[in-house]
Amino acid sequence: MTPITPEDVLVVVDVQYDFLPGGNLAVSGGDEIVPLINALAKKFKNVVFTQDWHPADHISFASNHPGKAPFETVDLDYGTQVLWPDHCVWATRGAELSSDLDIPHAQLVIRKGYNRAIDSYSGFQEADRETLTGLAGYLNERDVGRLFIVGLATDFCVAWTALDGAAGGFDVTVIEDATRAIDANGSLEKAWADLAEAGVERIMSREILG
Ligand code: VGL
Ligand code: ZN
Repeated sequence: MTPITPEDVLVVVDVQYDFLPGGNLAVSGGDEIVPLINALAKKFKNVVFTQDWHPADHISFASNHPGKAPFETVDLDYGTQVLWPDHCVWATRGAELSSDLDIPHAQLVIRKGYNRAIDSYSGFQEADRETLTGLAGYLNERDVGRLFIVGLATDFCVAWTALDGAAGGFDVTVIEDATRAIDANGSLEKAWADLAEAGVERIMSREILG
């Protein structure tokens, strides 16, 4: 892989307490990637965070669909929605970025999923495939290089962010060992297949850290 340049961007997806062990939607091993992300971030001048940020009555919460349990699905206007345990409710501790992240030079936090009726796994656009977060505008205006994606969870917010980045014309790479997956009903295998199909590259952190 060509070395990281000052134009390249590290996108750190949803490293929030609710996705870490002890959180409401804990991703197994999620805490293991934090030191790796800190080390990677030292190689990047540009770092962007995403932050899952839901109102308490969010449509993606099983608790807002009587008779439904987490990990079941419902059909919404924009397609099939997986239902989740309540997570990343705005202004709760579960929604906070981990304080073990040591990336003081990060420049932007993109919040997503704040519209009650639309989920948003992707840092670029909401699940209606219409409502943009502004991330592509920010990146394009700053004329950045490649996007390197890390964080949680591989098969949801990392994958969707990477896919939308590629669809938006960015050169996108997922750093596999700096992600961890939820892996519900084959979602991880499907995510890697979709990413490969979209031309998203897949590397290990040692290719950057040496
Ligand atoms: C995520 C499920 C629901 C994620 C966010 O960050 O991957 N997954 N909300
Ligand atoms: Zn969410």
